[in-house]
Amino acid sequence: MKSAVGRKGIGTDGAALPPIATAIALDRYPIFPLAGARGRALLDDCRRQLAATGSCLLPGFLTAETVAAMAAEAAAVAPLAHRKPGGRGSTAYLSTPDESFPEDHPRRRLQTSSVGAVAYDLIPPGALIRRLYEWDGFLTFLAAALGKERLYRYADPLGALNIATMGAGEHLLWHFDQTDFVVSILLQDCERGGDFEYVPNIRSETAEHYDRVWRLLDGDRREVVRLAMAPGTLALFMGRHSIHRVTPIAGDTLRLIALLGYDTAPGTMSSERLKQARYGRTAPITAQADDERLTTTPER
Ligand SMILES: O=C(O)CCC(=O)C(=O)O
Ligand SMILES: [Fe+2]
Repeated sequence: MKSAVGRKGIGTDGAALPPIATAIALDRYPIFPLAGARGRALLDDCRRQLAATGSCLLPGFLTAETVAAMAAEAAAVAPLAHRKPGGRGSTAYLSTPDESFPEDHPRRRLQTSSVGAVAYDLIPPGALIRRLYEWDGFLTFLAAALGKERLYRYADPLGALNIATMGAGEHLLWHFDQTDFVVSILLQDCERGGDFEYVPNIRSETAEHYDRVWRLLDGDRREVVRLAMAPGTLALFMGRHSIHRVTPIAGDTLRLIALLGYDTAPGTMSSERLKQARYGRTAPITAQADDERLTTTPER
């Protein structure tokens, strides 16, 4: 049966919807058109969640049919993911150890991590997740939900939209993000593990609270909260002040999550160093290289 996802639909006000809007459970989350009492109630809920916990979860944001289609599309490109070589690891601050701090201090403590990243240019233009990312209606909703005047998609040809893929034994270190917020949609969960854990607002703009971070890295779980992410959940997460990680994955099923890059200013690009580490290259794949890729068997 041909999928109905992305076909033309009719909005609640009778107006024609852009096809990609039908990927969203609009009866539950009226993001388009984002008007009236129900739209306002949704935005209020998002902002209340963000203020209370630094995160906002909208479970069942995508229809079940969309989740299945997006997961299949993500699984198809997952073998193209790049994995940063292991090395010594990184600190929770995503920097090299600062030797001016005492031994074992969070600023010096190295942790390992392993995750594959499928860059934006490897996600086909027709893929549903890409069509959702590139839809202005979704962008407008996210800006309103986050309480921002305007949002822009990243200008980064590799980093704008990523599929992060994690298989058995892989995990993501405890870390603080270097951006104010992350927008993600889990597309496929693993069998066991792969949980998103965090400590809400463990630090602030003015206080690092190294003692609390130190205790956490020592294994004290008293402040740890688990985000209940299921496939199809839209998650907004303010990761600059809330340390977080993904616990080790177990079982044969990949954990696949879409990471959608937005900023309040236009033109955002990641550094050459970050691109090289995350994608193993700094330039997008050209049409010519694309042809070669199609005739080359990926190694993973
Ligand atoms: O995979 C996740 O759920 C979290 C990813 C994350 O924390 C990050 O990319 O900074
Ligand atoms: Fe993060």
